[in-house]
Amino acid sequence: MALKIYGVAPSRAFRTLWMAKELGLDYEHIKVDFATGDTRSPAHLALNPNGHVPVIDDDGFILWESMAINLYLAKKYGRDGLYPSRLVDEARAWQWSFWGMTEVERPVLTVLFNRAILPEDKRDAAAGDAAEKTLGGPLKVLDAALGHSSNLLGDRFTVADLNVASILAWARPAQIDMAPFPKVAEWLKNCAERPAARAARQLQRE
Ligand SMILES: N[C@@H](CCC(=O)N[C@@H](CS)C(=O)NCC(=O)O)C(=O)O
Repeated sequence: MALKIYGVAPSRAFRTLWMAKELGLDYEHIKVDFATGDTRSPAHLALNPNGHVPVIDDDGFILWESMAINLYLAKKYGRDGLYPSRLVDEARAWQWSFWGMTEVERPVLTVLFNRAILPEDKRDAAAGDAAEKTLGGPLKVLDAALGHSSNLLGDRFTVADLNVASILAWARPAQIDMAPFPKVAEWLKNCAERPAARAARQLQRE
């Protein structure tokens, strides 16, 4: 099989598994688990010296960083407009992907850890609440953007939507209140209900 995806589904590898499902790709799933320390094994460090997942091996081409992987896969294998054809739309897909990583990921993870992941006696409710407040800034930006079109680059679902929605997939288990951001809530629901997103979530339960 030409494409290998490294990383268990309950990790950021979810983003790449969703993309692979969206593209209908045939791939080998190598379930490297961060929880067992396998991400730090010599074999995995040879693929990604950062010791993280996801990583892909696409016929010998090794790539890490979830957003870069998804942009690459969508561009290489994209169909039905998943990867934009116009340069300006491609640039906006990069914009939203970098924005998701720099503006959204840290606060949403901080809320998630302090409300759901850490053992109860290690949770800091105030830190979780403060991070939710911080997240309000980017969510307001996203809500305004989605006031102009049903998806980030227009009416069609693209890699930009998948990348940002896959980061915001943590908002639900983090119990983030989406009521002030109705456009985000609707868009996120539509993204999450896509068959490929459902199939990737199913992998998290296996
Ligand atoms: N910026 C990276 C972050 C990757 C990352 O931190 N992955 C976590 C799992 S969600 C990981 O592999 N942790 C294992 C470790 O650090 O040993 C990306 O988006 O791909």
